[in-house]
Amino acid sequence: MSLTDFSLQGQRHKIAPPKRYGVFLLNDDYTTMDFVVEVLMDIFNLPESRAVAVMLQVHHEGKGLCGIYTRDIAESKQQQVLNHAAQAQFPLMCIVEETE
Ligand code: NFA
Repeated sequence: MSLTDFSLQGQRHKIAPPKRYGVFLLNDDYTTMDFVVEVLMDIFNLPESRAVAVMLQVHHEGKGLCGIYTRDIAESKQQQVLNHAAQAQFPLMCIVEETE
């Protein structure tokens, strides 16, 4: 882990860079492809071409990476996905995993 040393008001400090968290979508048999593409564009700010590519990866491989963020942002994105899916009555699942 790369710790950065700095001094503030005569005291020494070390800070670590924040951990990064991947937000993933999981496949299911009910959520429509159009809805998943919309989620990827609206919540993860992907251009349509990349949104379609990630959606197809989830569809074919079972799981796909939507983005990597600090923990608070990752958990906020996850909650937005789950809320949006619940509104639309789709079972779309979204998980957060710490990256190495
Ligand atoms: N498998 C879903 C379908 O065939 C599409 C889907 C893709 C769902 C990605 C969830 C995630 N309608």
